[in-house]
Amino acid sequence: MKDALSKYIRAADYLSAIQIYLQDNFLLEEPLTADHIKARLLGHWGTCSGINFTYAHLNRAIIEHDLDMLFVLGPGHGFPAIQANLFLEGTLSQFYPRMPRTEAGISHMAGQFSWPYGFPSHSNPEAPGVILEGGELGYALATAYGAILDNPQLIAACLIGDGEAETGPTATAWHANKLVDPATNGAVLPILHLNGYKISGPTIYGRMSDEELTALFTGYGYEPHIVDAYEEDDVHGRMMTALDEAVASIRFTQHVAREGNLQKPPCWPMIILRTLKGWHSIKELDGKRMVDNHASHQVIAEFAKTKPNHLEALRDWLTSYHFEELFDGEHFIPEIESLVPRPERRMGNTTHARGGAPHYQKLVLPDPSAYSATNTCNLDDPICGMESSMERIGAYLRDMMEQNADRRNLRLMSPDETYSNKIHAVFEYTTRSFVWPLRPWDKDISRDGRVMEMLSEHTLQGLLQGYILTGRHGLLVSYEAFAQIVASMTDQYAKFLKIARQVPWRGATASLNYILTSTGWRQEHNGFSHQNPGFIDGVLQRQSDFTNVYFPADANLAVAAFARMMASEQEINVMVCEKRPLPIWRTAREAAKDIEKGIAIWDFASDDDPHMVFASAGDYPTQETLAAMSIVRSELPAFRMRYVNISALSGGGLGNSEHLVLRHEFADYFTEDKPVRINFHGYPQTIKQILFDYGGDSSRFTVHGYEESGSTTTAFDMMVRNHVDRYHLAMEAFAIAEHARVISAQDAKRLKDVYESKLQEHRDYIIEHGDDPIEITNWSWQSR
Ligand SMILES: Cc1ncc(C[n+]2csc(CCOP(=O)(O)OP(=O)(O)O)c2C)c(N)n1
Ligand SMILES: [Mg+2]
Repeated sequence: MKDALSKYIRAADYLSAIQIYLQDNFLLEEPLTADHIKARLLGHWGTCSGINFTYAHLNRAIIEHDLDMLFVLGPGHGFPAIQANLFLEGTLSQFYPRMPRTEAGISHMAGQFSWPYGFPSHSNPEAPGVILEGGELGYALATAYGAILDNPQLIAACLIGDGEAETGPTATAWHANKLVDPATNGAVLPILHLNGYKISGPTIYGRMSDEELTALFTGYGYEPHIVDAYEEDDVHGRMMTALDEAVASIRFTQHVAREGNLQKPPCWPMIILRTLKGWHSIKELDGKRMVDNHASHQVIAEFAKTKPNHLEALRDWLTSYHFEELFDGEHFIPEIESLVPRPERRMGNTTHARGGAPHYQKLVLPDPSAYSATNTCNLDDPICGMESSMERIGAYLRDMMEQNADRRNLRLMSPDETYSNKIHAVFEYTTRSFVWPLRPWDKDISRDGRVMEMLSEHTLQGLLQGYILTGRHGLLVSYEAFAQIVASMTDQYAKFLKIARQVPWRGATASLNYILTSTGWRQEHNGFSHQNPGFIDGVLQRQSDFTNVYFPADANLAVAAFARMMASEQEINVMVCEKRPLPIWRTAREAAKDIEKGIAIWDFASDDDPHMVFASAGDYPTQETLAAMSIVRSELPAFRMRYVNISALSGGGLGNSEHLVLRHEFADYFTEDKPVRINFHGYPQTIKQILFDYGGDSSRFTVHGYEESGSTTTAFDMMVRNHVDRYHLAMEAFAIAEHARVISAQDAKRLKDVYESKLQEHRDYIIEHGDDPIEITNWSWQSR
């Protein structure tokens, strides 16, 4: 077996290396010359040998123990190794007939690696078995944990770079073990790859002693197995034992838990694998240490095309594998074949990483209209009562969880905010997951809950990505300001999704859904640090047709938007809404229609043939806009206004991505030539850049939004400071009325003075009383 492992690894190392260097003579049938070397050498060799070692050993364990295993690679720059293994196990040729397991296949794979319009240099969605690109390091461990949730038979082997392990997201993801109930979930097998180096220096973990590492990871709740290629004479024997023990330990823990006998927190195995960076390659070049040094991170012998000594070193290195002993041009030797698992067990061929059947199933969705706030109040007017969007969503989510209980395919990720964000109705059905000790007074928490709470947005996002890409559903609910912490992860995910959507063999997956609440407009008590609507910018910048941001102005719109998000596939959706009670403007039926298009003229607030258009996106901005329109109507009954509610923006424009407002439809909402005032939830620039694409005379548009003016103050003052309040908006309407000759300059000036002094009075009032006056907080719309 050890001999077979060595040979498999030799073949994988060779197939990895030639991808980086060769454009011809892939089997070294003639002596290597400069002509055979690619013009640009792009790739990362150093990590590949450790990946190949690990993959070979995992294959051995899969075959021996009949494991259902998924491989999550942290350092995605080791893609040549992934591709080499996919080739060896036959998955690549299965998905890409242009890469048969023959000389022609090898030529295609190697020649197209890091080649324009060929294969990317990093892990990517076009590669079977991949659910993480690993370009931006740090997310592998959390992703692996997400994959095994509610997959009781699955083991996710997760290879983590020692540089990667220095990242914040990896540091926190170790603790995901405390949220995973062995009775109902699968297991992650972390393999910490200590090749000792990152790009240009030693790693922290690489220089820690075995004792320090053991103490650290034991404290984290793991049982570390150290496999040390420096020390061991028999590194294969040691790795085989480590893996066998790890598998036995995982199965034992799961068995005990599944029998209902888990008495203490489970202790999961992990492997700490010390290898030599750039293992089995050029030891020294130009007087510089290569193997076992950071110098082997990227391309070694980088001047092979131009410098004879580099070419010679490369020739010696590649021939040292004696690939001709392992592959005869058509077949790999039987020892190598003996390490290829049966097709369903191959890590590249796992159905878990592919979306669609059999793992992905659409959610059963409750009827949103049953959660309509208007069901419980009985006014003729569409505006009735005050409702919290988040409480309604909590109730809807609770029932959605219950209706999908049998499938166990829906989870809520929450950074310690399920209560704070007012979705705790879910606790009427489920709990938070926690397998470490509980106290009798702990509430809404048990070993097996649908809610993953941990104060790490990074870990939660990683869990969600892993969960969704393995065919399940979920959402992350966050304070609006702190979603920024994972903005870059969202960005990376968007890149993955953009490509994955075009890969024919990748089936449907649920959308990545966020609810951002505790929004900046109502963080007047927490102050400036909590006021940041910027997360949506990155999402909208994607310029793609699969990103949506919803701004429901009331609870009915919020439930309608949420239902659409949870039903959608392969999108990124963000809903921004407040948790405090706000007026209801739309019936359930109107809400469903509004959300379908993402934009609507609200008739109850609109006049025919308007002098101007008011529009808004967001709950507080909408309330202020409608309050401003009330003021203007009471002062100037002859002035005609239209109100347009924007409930969705997408990467492609106004409205949601399915029903974008097209250029020729723009005037249906905003008229051809009338002044438009938009009151926006986020930074004004965010919506301005979308309007730009609709062309026309931009000078008639003015956008107000969050101008980065915040502090600890009152709710209304937050809006005043940023000019989205009713008084500022009303004053703008007076100026427009004057311009439209509805009122005289004198009257316009008088009205402006009245509302300027109202602003001053408000300021004096809050400084004296510490809160907004009742006429502001208790304002309600009066139907005309
Ligand atoms: C978050 C992040 N920061 C920086 C980089 C740039 N980078 C690419 S590879 C690398 C070193 C990775 O070292 P390690 O995780 O030990 O990987 P390996 O040694 O296995 O190549 C760095 C810093 C990155 N890809 N992601
Ligand atoms: Mg490293």
